[in-house]
Amino acid sequence: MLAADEKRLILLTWNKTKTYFPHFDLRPDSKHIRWHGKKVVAALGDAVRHIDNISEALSALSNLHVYSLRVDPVNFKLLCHCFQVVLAVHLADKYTPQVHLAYDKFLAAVSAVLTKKYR
Ligand code: HNI
Repeated sequence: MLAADEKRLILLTWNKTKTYFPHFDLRPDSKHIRWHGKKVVAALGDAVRHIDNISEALSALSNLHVYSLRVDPVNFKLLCHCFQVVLAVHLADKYTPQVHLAYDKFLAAVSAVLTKKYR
């Protein structure tokens, strides 16, 4: 059971934890999430179309994530993993180890662009 001072510590710190989407409806099938997902995938499509110059193609988006949203880079690893799972489901046997590796590098490059100004 939680001791009284542990409860107090949790109450004190709970409101200080960061949440990125406080203004979204986060329930399954939420229109907010579907609409946001579309925007994110469209940005990935831009990166694919500008695969030799991802940093320029995503420059505005990089400023947004670094300076305004201040996204902790660790979240990019988690999100990239989700993308890989979705790709594997859709591409099935076309999702070979080589394709997996290529996407791993591509998504890491996109993440680096969206977080590199931290470094
Ligand atoms: Ni991200 C907004 C693309 C990773 C938190 N993000 C966007 C938008 C695009 C986008 C596009 C919409 C910009 C606009 O409306 O002008 N985000 C991407 C891409 C990746 C990514 C391509 C990684 C591959 N974003 C992340 C991660 C987080 C994140 C890992 C945090 C967990 N993004 C946000 C937040 C917003 C956002 C927060 C603003 C949402 C809103 O509409 O208020």
